[in-house]
Amino acid sequence: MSKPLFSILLCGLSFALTANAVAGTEVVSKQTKDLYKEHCSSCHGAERLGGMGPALLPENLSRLRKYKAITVIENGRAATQMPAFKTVLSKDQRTALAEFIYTKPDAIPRWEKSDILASQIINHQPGSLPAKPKFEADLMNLFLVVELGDHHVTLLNGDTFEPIHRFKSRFALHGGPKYSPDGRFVYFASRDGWITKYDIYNLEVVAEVRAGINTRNLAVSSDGKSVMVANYLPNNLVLFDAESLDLLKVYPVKNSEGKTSRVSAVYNAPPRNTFIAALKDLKEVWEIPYPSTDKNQSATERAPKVRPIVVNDYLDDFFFDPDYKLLIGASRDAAGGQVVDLDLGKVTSSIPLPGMPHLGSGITWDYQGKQVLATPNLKEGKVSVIDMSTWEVIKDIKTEGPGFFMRSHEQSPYAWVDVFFGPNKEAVHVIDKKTLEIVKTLRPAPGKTAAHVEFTKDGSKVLLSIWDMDGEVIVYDANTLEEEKRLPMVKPSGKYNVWNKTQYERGTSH
Ligand code: DHE
Repeated sequence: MSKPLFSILLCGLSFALTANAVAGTEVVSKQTKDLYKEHCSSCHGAERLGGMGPALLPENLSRLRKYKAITVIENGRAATQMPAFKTVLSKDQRTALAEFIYTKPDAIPRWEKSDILASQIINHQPGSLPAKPKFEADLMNLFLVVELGDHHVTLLNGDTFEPIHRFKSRFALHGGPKYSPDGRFVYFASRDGWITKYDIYNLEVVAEVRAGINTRNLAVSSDGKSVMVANYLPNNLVLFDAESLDLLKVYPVKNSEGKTSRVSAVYNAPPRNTFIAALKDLKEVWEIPYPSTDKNQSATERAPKVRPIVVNDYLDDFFFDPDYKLLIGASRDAAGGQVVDLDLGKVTSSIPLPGMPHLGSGITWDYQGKQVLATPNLKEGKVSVIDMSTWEVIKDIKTEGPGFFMRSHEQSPYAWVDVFFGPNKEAVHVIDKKTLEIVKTLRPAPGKTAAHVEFTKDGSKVLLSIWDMDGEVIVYDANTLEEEKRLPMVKPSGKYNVWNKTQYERGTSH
């Protein structure tokens, strides 16, 4: 049995990846390594550096007590793809695997400035490709559909719903791709750290860079000049020039005592001209202004300093009010959320939300003269609707199971929410935004997960994914809720409309 690092982690110490720690002194049996290889490596990576699942290294597990890790291996983890191994592995095997993930790896994973610089690939110099699209379509009503099943992306005409082009992506894209403000370019992040800049007009990858080993997501500034990447591994944020993905700065994420943290996610905050990141292992939010655009300055001179804001709890999941004055966030383990006033730099309210709200999927609309926030919950079958002036829950709309994604559009009377988990994963509810009642429940592909919708630019049609290798994107009339078309796709996950994303439409993810 390996020597546990549990006590070290309890003391609040963690290992920066770039520190000169001695690697892999613990002895792990061949059987345990074989078990890991057989049951865990396809998602968490052969070296535990992450893949579809997160990295499993001591520095990334500081919030997970070992006994809880054993429970996760036993029962799976809510709101993730982690399955239960209760009937597959014995108690001793589950315990041995939990011990293993808290041991230091044989070689300490590093991804430093020099690695980032060396990984950069420039296929086309800025300005070398024509500024005219190779196809005819409303450029503001295009969709990108991420097909997780075979790691491809389809560019879809949002008027005719004909595919324009299908191209290979990096392995396991996660989170929404982010468009440049004019909609010509799009930036993707893969779970294993690759950032891809794609020219939609020319249907070409123009530049790529590997920002980290295990990446969360990315944000593009409103001036289109910079890209910020949030990482789990290393514990940092990485800032790039948006043109060729030249590295501007690595921000190691640590507090004044040197404790490091993964980054839960980073978002662009348009009216503030800043990037805002929430941290997973430190009770802080970081605000970072856009970098200077003066290319005569050195990369370090161009990159601004961080404004840390102390909050009451970790923020695993969060989103913003439409003015970007408030951040509304929650920890996965807490019974409620917190509201952070970004101008005042402090927590000003709390929200009673015991069902593990998936605030990252939250949307807002006007209801009876006030603004409400609606969020699915990952542990309970309900959508919570919250008054954004009092932060009281106005209504819990009962659903057929915990949902993951929620969407609407300014022009639509409806909000759509899926039932991502449990026996009713084939169901999608349509909620009337005026009455807060479910008006229709669709089951377009019995037995298969139906999830994640996106509206067209004018809000007249809705696209829904059937998450299956033999999957589809289904087009509905957004008002009659009648089905209009089915497009075969390979496990389509998210769909992203250029107009809705670049205009920060209230019903769409940002
Ligand atoms: Fe996601 C978005 C975090 C699991 C599919 N997911 C996001 C974002 C975050 C996040 C922070 C916003 C990023 C952005 O758009 O900039 N996701 C997490 C988790 O912490 C969680 C629960 C565990 C994990 O494995 O990381 C998780 N997510 C999943 C999945 O298992 C899903 C269903 C399949 C997959 O791709 O791995 C999944 N997440 C998505 C999708 C989006 C997303 C499709 C974009 C939604 C959008 O409309 O913008």
